[in-house]
Amino acid sequence: MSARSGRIIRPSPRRQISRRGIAGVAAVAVLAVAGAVTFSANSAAGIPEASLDAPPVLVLANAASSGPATPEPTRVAPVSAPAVGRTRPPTVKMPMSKVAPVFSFRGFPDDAHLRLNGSATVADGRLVLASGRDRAGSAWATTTIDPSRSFSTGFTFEISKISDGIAFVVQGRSGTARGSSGEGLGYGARPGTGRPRIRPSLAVEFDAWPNAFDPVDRQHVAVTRNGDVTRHLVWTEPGFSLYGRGVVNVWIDYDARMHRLRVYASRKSGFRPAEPLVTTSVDLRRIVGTGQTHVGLTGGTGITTVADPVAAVTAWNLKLR
Ligand SMILES: [Ca+2]
Repeated sequence: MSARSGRIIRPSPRRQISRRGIAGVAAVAVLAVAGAVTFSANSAAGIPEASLDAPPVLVLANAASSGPATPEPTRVAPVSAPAVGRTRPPTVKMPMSKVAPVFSFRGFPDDAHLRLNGSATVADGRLVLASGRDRAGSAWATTTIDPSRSFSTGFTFEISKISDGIAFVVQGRSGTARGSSGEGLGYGARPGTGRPRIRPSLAVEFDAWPNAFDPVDRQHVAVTRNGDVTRHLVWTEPGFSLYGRGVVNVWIDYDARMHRLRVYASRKSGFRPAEPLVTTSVDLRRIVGTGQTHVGLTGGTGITTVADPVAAVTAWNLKLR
């Protein structure tokens, strides 16, 4: 959201009441995929459990590690999603498999294995992407991935009060890449900020604040490319609020062979919907190139606020297929 842009879509009477005097928090979860890299287990186990078409599998890692990346475990075991924050995360039982994980954060005791930019920080076991007025942050895993590989990622996020949104981003730019606050959602560009959008990139945005350029005057989940928050490759309404008390559970699957991206989301702990919210055809290599590909999350807050919204991620994992 941005009063500066002068393009705010007026919400319905109900939304006007809920938004009045409230800051916009743009939380963008961005997954950046760059470079052909063999993943090693990094941090801890995350939530929701990443899963592709095959049953989800996760290699346990040292969640509390503050040192260098731990060696990749040789054991693949069923994992119960950990409790993070106030909301109990979903529990997923997994069969034995040889699928290798890339990383898994069971909460965020510190910033190990992360590259934080802008307002991004870790606090109270959470990865806070943006907190307060007019902020933008990005967090990239220190482990990059190969965009020619299929992957699955899962994470939980929470946006305390109405705001712009959150995004999951895969980008081939750098570990310091960051977009604008407000409608930039931490990965796109907002006029007047002087901050470029992240490109090349592919983003799955969870946009809680409709702007004039957005496809609908309501909250939506969409896929965008090259940091262009005004053009949506595909979008839909989630059917639940992206902000407010409790976490949103997200699963994103990318099939490199079929060039297919699927996004699932739920407010119900441990429940992965059978049907994806959005499905689209994308070839990551054609979008981000074949170099180092970063995966991460971004978020931001708007400028019209009297309160302090917080956009945070409580757990995150990713594995290659
Ligand atoms: Ca928006």
